[in-house]
Amino acid sequence: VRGKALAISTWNDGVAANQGAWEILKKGGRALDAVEAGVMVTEASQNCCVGLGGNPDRDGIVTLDACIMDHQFNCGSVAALERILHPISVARRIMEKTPHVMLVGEGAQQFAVAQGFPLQPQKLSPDAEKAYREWLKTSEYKPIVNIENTGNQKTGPVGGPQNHDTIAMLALDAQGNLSGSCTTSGMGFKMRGRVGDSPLIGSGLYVDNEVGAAAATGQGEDVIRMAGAHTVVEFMRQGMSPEAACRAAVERVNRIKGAKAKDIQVCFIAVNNQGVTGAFALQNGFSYALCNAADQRKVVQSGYLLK
Ligand code: SD4
Repeated sequence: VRGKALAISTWNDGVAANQGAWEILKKGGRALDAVEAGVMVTEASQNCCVGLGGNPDRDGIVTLDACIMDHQFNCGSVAALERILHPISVARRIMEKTPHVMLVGEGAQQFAVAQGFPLQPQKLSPDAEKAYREWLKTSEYKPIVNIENTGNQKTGPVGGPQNHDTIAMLALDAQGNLSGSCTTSGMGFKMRGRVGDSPLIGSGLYVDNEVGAAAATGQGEDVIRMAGAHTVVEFMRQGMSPEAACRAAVERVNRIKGAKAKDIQVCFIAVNNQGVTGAFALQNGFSYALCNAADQRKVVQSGYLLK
């Protein structure tokens, strides 16, 4: 599929991330390099909710989760990582330099430092500081569905300026290879030690080069219980389009959650090995950014189940 290079990523912040990926893809570079460079843009941006600028856990500490997967089932993952600017690069280093897939917490930080990643100061961004202070007034953990695109930013997690915490990116390169990445500060004000779907291969992200790739955002617990991204890829393997596969996975979440489905948001993006992209969400308000040779800054509104 030469010439079909593309990147898609979750939410509107994906537009900027896609630019980072496109710098690599447009020169015929590898999807793996593109998905790393792309989400690094978001991790580094202090005014976004992903990375060290994101909301802390309920003890006031920012803990980061990320994973990366290439076209040959190589994968790396990091969870509950503190004080490192680019968890996605640590995940890639775990994939490339260790016999393991996943490192967590203190051990992950030790590995990162040994690999030359600088330890950043333990300090909340101004937005996160404000949101945390606000949250401390009630200290109630109650995830609220993502409604990023409805313009009602106040209803995000307890006064936070943005109400998602994750970027997931999928890319197809000019050689026809797929890769994916996912990085997050996790659900704001989570319990200390809580890990979501984003760093879990098969839940937050999955890539099978013969079929396609998928990634998730939203309520991580409900993505984990149905192995979200892997499920989407398996639906594509059965012949579904990327959008139909995302929809079928969302329908499964809805069945599992029953009446409680209305209280959560779960969203999937997918691309097949022909470069067809798609998405689907449980609730209104999800979008993904698409970048290819024809269109570099496109935002696509996702379909959703609960009308
Ligand atoms: C998590 N899935 O930690 C992530 C959160 C997320 O937009 O996607 N927020 O559960």
